[in-house]
Amino acid sequence: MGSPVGITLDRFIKSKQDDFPFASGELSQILRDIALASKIVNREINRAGLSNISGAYGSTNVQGEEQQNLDVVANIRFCRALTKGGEVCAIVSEEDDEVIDLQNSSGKYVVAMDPLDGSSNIDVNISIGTIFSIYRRVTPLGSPIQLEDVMQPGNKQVAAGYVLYGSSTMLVYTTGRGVNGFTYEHSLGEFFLSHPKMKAPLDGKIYSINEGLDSQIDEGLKQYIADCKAKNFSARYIGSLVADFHRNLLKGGIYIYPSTTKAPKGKLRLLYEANSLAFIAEQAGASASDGENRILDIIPDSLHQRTPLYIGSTEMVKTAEQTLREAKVH
Ligand code: P6P
Repeated sequence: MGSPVGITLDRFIKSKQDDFPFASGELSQILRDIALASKIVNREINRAGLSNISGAYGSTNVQGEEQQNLDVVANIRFCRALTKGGEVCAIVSEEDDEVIDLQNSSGKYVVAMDPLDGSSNIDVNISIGTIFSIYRRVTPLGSPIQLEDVMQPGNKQVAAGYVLYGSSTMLVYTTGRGVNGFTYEHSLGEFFLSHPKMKAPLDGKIYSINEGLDSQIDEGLKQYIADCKAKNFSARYIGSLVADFHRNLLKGGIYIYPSTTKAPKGKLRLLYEANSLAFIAEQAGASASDGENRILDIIPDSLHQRTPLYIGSTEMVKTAEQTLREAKVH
């Protein structure tokens, strides 16, 4: 029996807690911490528009506070919420070169996150997102955080999710038992289940790629894009990964950020962009690879390493991979 649409995120998390007897509420606490921080970030984003207008002639916002980049603000909010929640001992964040040790010595979990992806889109009022992955630490509780705690392959994730700050604010996450989406009701300050058991269409007719990269990509990818055009697929590229991913997940489609001559490993980060969305994609019946290898099986060798990303409807990812392979042979 599925959960009724409209159940709050809190009630939903509690109802699913029995799925994780070993987690005894720890994972639930982390998800609540992330949801709380996302509500605060959501409010800051909405205010930013206003403060940017008034702050356009100075670096302070309407409250007269020092204007900080929203991705810095978001990073602080998520780190603070996870520190207070007590269940997370370390965070890998796009905003920090080094691992953030939260000093929660009893924290059994590690979070990898991009607090605010696509923040350059804020000034032009385009949707942006938070992306996160949750792992269990592998070294003994209370011992110093080791790189092996934070550089785990995506197939070790215990949970992953994203927040999309769009025309409505949504939190979408998985704990390995399917994907569920929640929509934020501002007037009540609550997320409500709006997209239970999300399943991506197996195939699609939307491709998302920055075609400005055409001169820098492999012949095989050029061929795949040409094939999409020949099939009259729609090109949709928002320039905001979470927004493009979310649309493709719901409607079917593929998002590609490829290897290029200038950036052979592409632009997106493995630990807190590709892995998180790949876990969600696979839980929703979609797929994610680097054009050849399953994203979730990539063994990380550095915190902020990049990876090419082909993610979305399984049939489209498979076709893209096959086109790349065939081009290599000829
Ligand atoms: P480009 C935003 O900076 C981001 O990380 C993703 O959200 C987005 O899909 C991509 O980069 C856009 O990159 O090179 O096409 O502008």
